[in-house]
Amino acid sequence: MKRLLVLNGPNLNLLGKREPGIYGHGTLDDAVKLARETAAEKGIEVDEYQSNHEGDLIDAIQQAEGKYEGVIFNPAAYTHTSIGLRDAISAIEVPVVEVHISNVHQRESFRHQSMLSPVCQGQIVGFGLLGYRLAALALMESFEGRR
Ligand code: CA2
Repeated sequence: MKRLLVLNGPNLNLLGKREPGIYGHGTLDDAVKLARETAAEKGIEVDEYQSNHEGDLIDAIQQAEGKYEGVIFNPAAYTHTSIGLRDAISAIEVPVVEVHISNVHQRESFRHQSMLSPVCQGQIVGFGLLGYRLAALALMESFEGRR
């Protein structure tokens, strides 16, 4: 059975509870549900993990090797700062798709740079929670292409 991991970084546990003007009213469970329902259409299972701690996210990336066919990753604020996460993504063969709910390019300039996008398969930005569904579709299309 193929599996995907939906991995979320700091403060995303607050989705739907604070700042609805930027991130909408949907919760993190809603985001995971979108990815899970999309993957289920192809018989693929989805696990999820959220952490506010950089090292825990690095551990989750390292442990994805051999267990998951792909990772849907919203690294949140660590997107813009974390060389540790970049090195972890570089060290695994599993494709990682970077997702951002908001359009980071319309926001503060410090959000315009991603440390991670050069080592990710691709980046999906600005489509709200739909980005999690789009990332699942993108990963599944890429498995089919590899077959
Ligand atoms: O747009 C995204 O998905 C972000 O990854 C969200 C991060 C931000 O640092 C990135 O630049 C873009 C912030 C996640 C914090 O989420 C909250 C949700 C509700 C209330 C407060 C924070």
